[in-house]
Formats: sequence, C-alpha cells, structure tokens
Amino acid sequence: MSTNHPFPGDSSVSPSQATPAIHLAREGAVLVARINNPPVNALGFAVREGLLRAIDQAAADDAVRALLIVGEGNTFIGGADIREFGKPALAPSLPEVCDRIEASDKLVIVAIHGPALGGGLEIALAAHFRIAMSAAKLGLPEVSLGLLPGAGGTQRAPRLMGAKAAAELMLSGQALSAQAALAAGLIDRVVDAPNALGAGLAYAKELLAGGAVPRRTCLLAVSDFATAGSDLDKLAADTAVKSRGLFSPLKIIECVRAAVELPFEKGLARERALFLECLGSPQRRGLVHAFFAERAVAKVPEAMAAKPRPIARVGVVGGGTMGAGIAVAMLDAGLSVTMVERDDTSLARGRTNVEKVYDVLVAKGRIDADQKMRVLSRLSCSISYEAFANADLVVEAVFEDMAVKKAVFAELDRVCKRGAVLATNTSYLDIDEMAASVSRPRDVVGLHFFSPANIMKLLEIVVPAKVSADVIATAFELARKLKKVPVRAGVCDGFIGNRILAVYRQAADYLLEDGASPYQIDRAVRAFGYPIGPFQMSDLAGGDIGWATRKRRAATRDPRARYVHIADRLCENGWFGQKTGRGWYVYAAGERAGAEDPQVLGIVDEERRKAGVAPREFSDEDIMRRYLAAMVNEGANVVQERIALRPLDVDVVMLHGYGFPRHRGGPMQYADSVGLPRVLADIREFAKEDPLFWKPSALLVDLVERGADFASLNNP
Ligand code: 3H9
Repeated sequence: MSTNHPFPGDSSVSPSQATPAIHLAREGAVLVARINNPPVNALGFAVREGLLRAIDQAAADDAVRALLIVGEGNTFIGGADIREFGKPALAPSLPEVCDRIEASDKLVIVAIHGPALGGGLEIALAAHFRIAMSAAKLGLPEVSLGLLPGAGGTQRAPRLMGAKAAAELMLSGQALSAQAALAAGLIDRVVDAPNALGAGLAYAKELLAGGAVPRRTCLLAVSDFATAGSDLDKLAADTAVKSRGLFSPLKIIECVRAAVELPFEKGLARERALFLECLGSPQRRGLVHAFFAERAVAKVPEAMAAKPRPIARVGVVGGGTMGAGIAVAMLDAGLSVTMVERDDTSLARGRTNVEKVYDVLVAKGRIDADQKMRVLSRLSCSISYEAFANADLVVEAVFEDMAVKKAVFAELDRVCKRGAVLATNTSYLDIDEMAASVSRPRDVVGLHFFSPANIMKLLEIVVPAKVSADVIATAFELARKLKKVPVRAGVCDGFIGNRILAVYRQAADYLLEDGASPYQIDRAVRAFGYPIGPFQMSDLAGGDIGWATRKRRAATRDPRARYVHIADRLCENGWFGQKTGRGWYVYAAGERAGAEDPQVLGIVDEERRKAGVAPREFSDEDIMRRYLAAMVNEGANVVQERIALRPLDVDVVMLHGYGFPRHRGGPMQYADSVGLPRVLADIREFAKEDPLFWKPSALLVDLVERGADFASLNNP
C-alpha cells in the first residue's frame, strides 16, 4: 500500500493534535483507517470523530467498496478513553460510532493484532467481518471499572457467541485468546500473519472478490435463546453471592437478558440506561481511581531519572516462609536464584519450601514435572555467603532482629561484588541503621514483600536516606519483572502499610473494649467490602505476631496512651488463632472458618470491668466511621511526613496488601468521596473521649481549611 506521508485522505480531526488520531489512506477499493492514539489507541473524542469521518468518506467515494480498521502500536484498541469518564460527553458518542459502523453500506472489516478491549471489541462486534492475528486478545473488561459494555457490546456479543458465554465473558473481565474467540464465534478468522494491515487487506480483497455484503450483527438471533433465560437466572443467583455488593455485575446480566428478550433497539436503550447508572456510581469512581493509581505508583522521581542496574542473578538469605516465597517470585520471573541458609538442615527445609510451591502446581495440573525441573534448575542453595559473589541483588529475609540483620549485612558487604544491590525484607526495622552498618549504604534498599511473597502483588520499596537513585530504579524494574505493584515508602516503623494498620487495628481494639464484639466488628468490616475482618485476620496470621509487635513497642509506648489488654489475654492462653485451633474464634479440626467463642466474650467482659469501661452499643456504621477515620488520619500523617509520596500510594498499599475493597478506591479516595470535612468532624468528635489517639492530622486539617481534597495532591 502507499506509505506516503501525509496521506491524501488524512483525517486530522483534532486541531490541537500534532499527529492525527486516524490516518486514512486508499488501497485500491479499500479505505484503510489506521488508529494512532498512543499509548493504547483509546477511543477518545478524536478517534471517535475520525472513525465517523472514515465511514462518511467510504460512503461518499464510489471507488471505495470496503473500510478496513486497524490499530497502530501494540494495541488494537484499549477501549473507551477512561480519562474522559466523569467529564462532559463530547459527540459523537461511542454507541453512535458503533451503530454507524454496523449500518454502513460499504463492508467494514477489522483486523486485530493486539488487545481489543471494551469499546475496542465493541467496534469490532459492530463491524461486518473480523480477522485477528494469533496474538490478539479480546475482552469486555468494563466490569473491572464498575461499568458494563456500553456501546452495544451487551447486545451484540450474545448474538455472536450466545447469551450465557457472553455474560460469562463480561462478568469475568478476562480477555480471550484469538483462538478462543474464534471458537466462541466472536471473530471470523485467525491468521498467523506478521502484520494486521497486510492480513486485513488480503481478507478484505478476498471478501470483495467473493461478493460479500455487510453482515449486521444486530440482525442475528441469540443462538442459545431457548436456554438463555434459565442460564441467566443461575448466573444471576451466583453473581449476587460472588460479587458481594458490586453494582455492575448484576446490571450486565440484566443487559444480556434484554438482548435475549427485547428487539435490538430496545436492548440498546436498556444497555444505555444501565451503563449511565454504572457510570454515575461511586463504585465506578473507586475502580477507575484504582486503575490509574496502580499505574501511577511506578512513577517516582528516582525511577524516572536514573537507569536501573542489570539484574539477572539474585540471592535470598533465609529459606523460611518469606525467603522461600521471595525465591519463588524471583524464579517465576525467570531469574537465577541462590538461597543461603545458616546450616544444612535449614537449607534443606528452605529448598523444600520452594519445591512445595511447584509440587502444588504440578498436582493441580498447572505445570508438568519437566517445567518444575526446569524452573528449579535455576535455584542453587548454599550454606556459604560466598555463593553470593556474582549476585546482582540479594534480599535478606531472616529473623526480624536488628542484630541478626546487621550480621547478615556484614556478610553481604564482605562477599558481594561492587554494585550489587543489598536489600532487606524487614517489615518495620530501621533500614537507615542497617545501611549505616555497611561500607556501601548507597546500595541498601528495603524490599518489603507481603506473604505469600510469590502471590501478593504489593511490594513496598523502602528508601533509606543514603540510597542512590539507580538502586531505587533497579528496585522498581525488579518489581516490573516480578509483576508486582511497587509503592515507594520512606523509613519509619511499619513503613506505609503496617504503620497505618497498627493505628486502625488499635481503633478496633478500642471499639472492642468500649462495647462492640469482635464478631460484630468483623461483620461490619466485611459488609463494607473487606474479604475478612481484623479479628479473623489476626487468627489467620497468628495472634503471636501482633503480640510480639505490642511487646516490642511497649518500651516506647506513650504511658498516657490507652492500652487494651484483651488480645494479650488470649495470647497468654496460647490462643494464637487458626494454627492453635482457637483465637478470637474456635476452629474445628481442619476447618478454616471459625465459630464465635463465648469464652472470648467472657474475657472481653472481664477486661472491660477491669478497665472500668461501661460497654455501650455501636451500630455497624459507628464501627466503620471510627475504623476508617483512624486509617485515613494515619494515611494523611504518612503523606504529610513524605513516607508516602501521594495519597494514591497509600490507597494502592491498602488495596493490594490489606484487603481494602477495590471498588472504594482505597481509604484516601474513600475519604474524598465522603468528604474530608465529615472525616475531620468525626475525628474531632471521637477526640472528645481520647484526644491522644484521635489527634487530627495537620494535613487533613489543612486540606479541609483550604476546601481541597486528597486527590489534589495526587498530581502535584
Ligand atoms: C469502555 O470501553 C467502555 C465502553 O464499553 C463504553 C463506552 C460508552 N483509556 O496498562 P498499561 C493508559 S471502558 C485511557 O500500563 P499495558 C494507562 O493509564 C474501557 N488510558 O499498558 C497508561 O497510562 P500512563 C475498557 C488508558 O501495555 C497507558 O495507557 N478497557 C486506557 O500493560 C499504558 O497502560 C479497559 O478496561 C484507556 N482505556 O496494557 C482496558 N487503557 O502511561 C484497560 C490504558 O500515563 N487497559 N490506558 O500510565 C488495559 O487493560 C491495559 O492498559 C492494556 C495495555 C491491556 C490496554
């Protein structure tokens, strides 16, 4: 085809745009529209308008018999432009663009080479013919953003793949491979071609030669019409339980039902009405905030300014739960790993801990024995630190004790090559002190993994005062390789997450002593959207962990601070939670769900009497107001002290490490959504009882006084 620039038919649709969002060029009887809207060809205003012009141009030109739509770059189309949500809508709307594509009298063909997601797939479903390269991915992931496909996807997908399969695709939010999409009926052909343009043109020419005419999806019948009603009933019942208060999943099913029961136009109208409801929902705002926040966290000054050091061989000190989990995360990312333990027995246990992870995968059929062997061939084990001589980065995951950590760092300082990154996985110890103990403090950084380290996405990258920028850049690059969500944190006790946890956990203990039961608190927290409550969490993690932290902090605790002894009483009984068969709950052998325990309530009563507290009633709302106010207030302190760069960093930590419900966007976004004046008023109200604990954060006060919100600090 002609590659002259600019194309004679270039459609520079937005005067402000240096590069047109759609390139139009004629290739014989085919008008080719190439979408060029980096980074993901999202369907912003310029692209929508450009597509309409392409249709108009094809219609107006008698020499054009078909329009071919392709995407530039890695993505076909990443969907509607999420940044436009919540702003005034600019015509043409995406539904209108899709309708015009479908109604076109000239053939419209799409050639998909990469992700075709959301509105991107909806464009494809409205086209008359669809060809995909084998690497293409096709999905309707709107549910992950609190939405439903709003440009005809809920009406067209059921007509192509059946109502049940379409509903399942939309509810899962997952993308199908090209082959799976072909099998499902979503596309017409898959080719192993190097470029979509060539394959699309060849397909267009073949269709024209065969006399193909526009094939409109809206005219098709839903193939599983007879069984769709009962299938959707079942899906709805399932979804009501699984989606736990999420708004859009049930609306998706309603739309698909409309596709089955109503004429196409009426179905579209139903979809539009429900889409707008979703668009206006706080859940959509929370989920979109989470989407952008997860991408923003990697944008930190050091990682953007400095070049990462190369990382191929890594070392892990310690083969316990954390060390083995970290080793697995590194192996899964294709790195070579050396594990060092203090003696043969510990080393054998460490290796077994790693192997067990892969044994489970083999047992589940997720990998075969050969794959396991191949991965493990990259793991070497030693009881000598000398084995780290060639490592590019070493993470220590030994016992949380400063003297032990310093001894490890002394060994690393001795054996590691110049330029190796020396990392600690400590959850709360002072990394500046560790860095000061070695001859190369610029190479020392914190990599705070969360357990299980091979599963949990969060990685706090803790930045001590002396570390060099390229070490931070290396940590962020490592996180990218490990497919983690990295968040930059400053040094303090607990960094971002554990520091905030300590405070809202304390608020839960105060609620407990003041009259709420642990079971009511857990229920209220779950009803808010957490998977489990704080007392269940303590039972799961082991009550002894929190006990050890409380003992460690005892010496530095403000003697005026209120202290609730109830958890200590349970620990003194040896009730550490699931692993001991009882904690806040009692557990029948082998059961992970616990039952409420009257003896625990007895201990709670006794401690209330000892503390001279007259228990009072709390509604679930009262509970959550205190729980969240404590979390938000400490989050604000963490931002004020630059432990977190921005409120969104706090949000991502709480979403990915602590189970904060994603549809609420994180505690800081949630606080913005309820209004900071209300949060501050709550804190001031609670402070009347306990001014030491409920001390409003200076940042929160400042924002309220200025009429500003946390979001205003996210894009300084
Ligand atoms: C929809 O379509 C609604 C319709 O049904 C109805 C409408 C009426 N918009 O993820 P990456 C940005 S809802 C704007 O790192 P990757 C992203 O923020 C939409 N921006 O790349 C980042 O920006 P920055 C349904 C977007 O290669 C940059 O692109 N679609 C959009 O790892 C790179 O992103 C979806 O939900 C967007 N739609 O993955 C798909 N998408 O560089 C959402 C991305 O400034 N997107 N950005 O940080 C994705 O899943 C992935 O981005 C994708 C590429 C797979 C496309």
